[in-house]
Order: sequence, then C-alpha cells, then structure tokens
Amino acid sequence: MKTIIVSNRLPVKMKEKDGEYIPMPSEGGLATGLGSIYRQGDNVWIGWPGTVTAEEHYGQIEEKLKSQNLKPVFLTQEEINNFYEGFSNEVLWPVFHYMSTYARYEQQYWDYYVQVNQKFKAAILEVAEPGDVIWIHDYQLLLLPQMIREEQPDATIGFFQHIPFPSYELFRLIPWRNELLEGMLGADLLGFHTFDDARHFLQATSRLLPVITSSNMITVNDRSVVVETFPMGIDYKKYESLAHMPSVAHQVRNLRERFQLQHIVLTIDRLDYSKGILQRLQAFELLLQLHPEYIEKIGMCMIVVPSRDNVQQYSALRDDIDKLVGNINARYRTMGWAPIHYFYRSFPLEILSALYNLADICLVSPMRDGMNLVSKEYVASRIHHDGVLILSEMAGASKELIDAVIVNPNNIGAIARAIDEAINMPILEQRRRMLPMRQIVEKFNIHHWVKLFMDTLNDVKRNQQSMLAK
Ligand code: GDG
Repeated sequence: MKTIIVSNRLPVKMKEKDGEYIPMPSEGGLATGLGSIYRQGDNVWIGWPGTVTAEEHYGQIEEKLKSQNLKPVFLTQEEINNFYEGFSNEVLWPVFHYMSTYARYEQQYWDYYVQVNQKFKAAILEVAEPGDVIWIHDYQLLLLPQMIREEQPDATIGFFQHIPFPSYELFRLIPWRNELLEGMLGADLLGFHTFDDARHFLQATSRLLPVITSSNMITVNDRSVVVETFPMGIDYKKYESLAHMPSVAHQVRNLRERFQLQHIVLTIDRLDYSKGILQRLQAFELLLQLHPEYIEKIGMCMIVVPSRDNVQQYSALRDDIDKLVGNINARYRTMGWAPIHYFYRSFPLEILSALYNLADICLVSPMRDGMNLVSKEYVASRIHHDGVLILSEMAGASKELIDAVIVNPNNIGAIARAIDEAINMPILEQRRRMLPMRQIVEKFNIHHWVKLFMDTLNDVKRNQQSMLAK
C-alpha cells in the first residue's frame, strides 16, 4: 500500500542546460510538509515538472525524477495556455477570490481543463493499486477525484483546496459549476483551510446537486463524503532556527545599516490582484500624508515575486504597482531617503528570514487569501517575541492569528491607522500579542497538518467500510 500525492506542479522544476535536464528543488511549504511522505518506499508525487519540452526529452526527465519518487505529467504549450493560464487562472482563481469580473468563461478553456485532468488521471492509473491512498491538491485538479473514482470505485481519495471556496452566489456564476462539484465529490475527504470555505462548499453542493447533506457529510449515490477544515501550517522549526543562525544575524545587521530606518514595514507576496498590493500602497501614502513626522523615519520594504505575468490582468497590475510606487517615492522622497523599497523578484530564504527579523511591522493585507503563509513565517521568525503583524480579516490565517492587528483590506484609512498603532505599540503589548501567536504557529505546524489530514482520511475510509459491512 502506498501514498500518491498529486498536484499541478511537482516540488521540483526541471532546468535545461545544453540538452541536459536538471531537477531544481522548489522548497515550498507543501514540499516540506509532504517530503516525509512522498520520499518513503514506493510512494510517489505526480505533477507537471515546470517546463514545456519536446517529446524526445520526456524519457530523460522521467528517468531523473524516478529516483526522487517523482512522476511527471508533461503539458504542451496549448495546455498551459488554456488549462493553467486559462481555466485555472482566468476562471477559477478570480471567482474563488471574489473578483468575478476578471473571469473569462471560454469554452476552449474548459475543454482543456477536462483534457488535462484526464491526463493526470492516466498518470495516476499507471501507478495506483488497490489499497493505495491518493491525495490530490488544489483548484487545477477539481475534476480528478471523480475521474479516479469512476475507474477505481474503492480507491481512498483525499482532496485539499489551498485557495478559498467562495459563497454560493459567486460560485453559481461559473457555467460548469455542477461538473466542478461532481468532480470534487469523487473524494472521500475534502479539506479546506477555514470553516467558512467548508460551509460555502457544503451550501453550493446542497443548492446545486441532488445530494443529501447532514452536518459535514454529503451522501452521493450511497457513498459518503466528509468535508472538514484543516488550516495549513508552516515548518515552524525551520523559520525559528534560521532566525538563530549567525549568517542571518549578520544579514540583519547589514540590512539595518543600509536602510537606516527607525521603522520597517515588510510586505511579501506573489504578484496577484488578490493580495491587495495597490490598496496597501495607498494606505502607506495616506500615512505619510497624515503623519509627516514619519518622513525619513519609516520605510516600506515591498517584495513582489513574479507570477503569471503572461495573464493580462497580472501584467496590468505590475504596471499599476510600478506607477504608484514611482508616484509615492517621487512625491515624498528626500535627498537621503525614499519611502518605498520595491523589489520585483524573489530572494533566497536566508534573506527572507533576515527581513522577517529586521522588520518591526509586517503588513499582510490580501483582499482574499486561502490561508497566507507569510503571516505565519513572520510570527515564527520573531524569536524575541516582539514585532507587530497587521493582518487582513480576509486571509484564512486571521481565524487563527487573532492577536494580530486585524484590518479590512478595503479600508485604506484603517490600514494607515493600523500602521500608526503598530509604530506606537509598547513592547509589552507587542509581546502579549506575539507570544500566543507563536504558540499557535508552533503547535499547528505543517507536520501536524499533514498527519491530521492523513489520519482523518484513514478514519473516514474505515468508517465507510464498517458501514458497508453492516
Ligand atoms: C496559496 C494560497 C495558501 C515569497 N517570496 C519569496 C518566497 N516566498 C514564499 C513565502 C511563502 C510562499 O512564498 C507564499 O505563500 P502564501 O501562502 O503567502 O501565498 P500563495 O503563493 O498565494 O499560496 C494561500 C497557500 O497556497 C498554501 O495553502 O496559504 O492562501 O493562495 O511560503 O515564504 N520564498 C523565497 N523567496 C522569496 O522571495 N524563498
């Protein structure tokens, strides 16, 4: 019996050099959390290897990944355009993040979405044997649970959604809404970050499909599906120990000398309209306007990691950010100081850790976010128990990190006031808030999350089998 992890992307990205493909690890939270699972025995992780390449290279890539318990699903450029950038990121992503006016309901996107989910099905069926546990991840693969169920009625299938599940009134807008729900209901256990996401899913199924719902259980054709909340955690120990490393402490001193600021507001996001980057810049500008006393004393260090810039809304957002940062800096800068230090790139983990340690304020203000791991990484990095986290009430993390300064990300005035409050927060109050948040992030870490999901999936399957036996 083995475990099969399935996600759109593998935890590595293949890089080509002179016709040779080399797997470069992409150490995201999920890769760390699932590392203890997929590397064991016959277990395997199935996903796209992050590169579009000619068929003649498939064998070489497959061979290289096999030794790492990874199995690639190769995608063509058309599939990337229509399945990934199209249906996943121009239909599901905007609707699920409450930005439905950005959605483009193209029939071709949908056709490719079905086709690529079938490709993943074929890859799973090549390795799946009776008794295996299959854990599917995220919104790119919503049809996959039912596709597998049709081929293997007794399979053990878990599904976890990393982004929000929207309220019924938003979800019903999607032309293929029933097919999406039916696809998800092929799983035995469906997991979401928050109680509200799970509630929205339960409501959508009971309004749209002829199913019987009782509490968190849905009965579909005599089969029961359990819907549960599993707030994802981070590798707490990693961030805590990075903060203790002499090389990181050295970086912190180095950066402190360069910035020469009394207060640093840190923001870190992927380029995405769901992250509230423009609103946050407006709030920072308002702060400078209302409090000229902070000029030359405060700086915003803003890291935006490039993402999906082939999608029109993302490149437009990037232009808007460039413009707004330029305006604010031009308007407020002095000879030796600029209010915003904007980086459009990613940094090595050690630098990230140094920034988490350096910043006395971390501002996380998404319009919508399934969870938001940056907020948890900041908390885990604050080994002296000081610093202030300002957190959007629209991030899943706000349900757990209740001692953050919680803001509505649409309320520019409230964000400006929250930064002012953070600047003036006494150290004892900072600690009173930070300590319980650190305890939560430490306890409900990524390993806890993986174990809880797997244990629940096993329980759900066992209960189903004992019901059948009666
Ligand atoms: C999706 C959901 C949910 C960022 N900059 C750098 C860097 N990062 C890392 C952060 C963090 C990760 O990227 C971002 O994770 P988030 O959770 O904040 O956001 P999404 O990418 O949108 O993730 C989200 C998540 O899935 C998990 O379920 O929480 O709601 O949208 O770990 O540290 N890492 C490095 N350099 C950078 O410059 N090395």
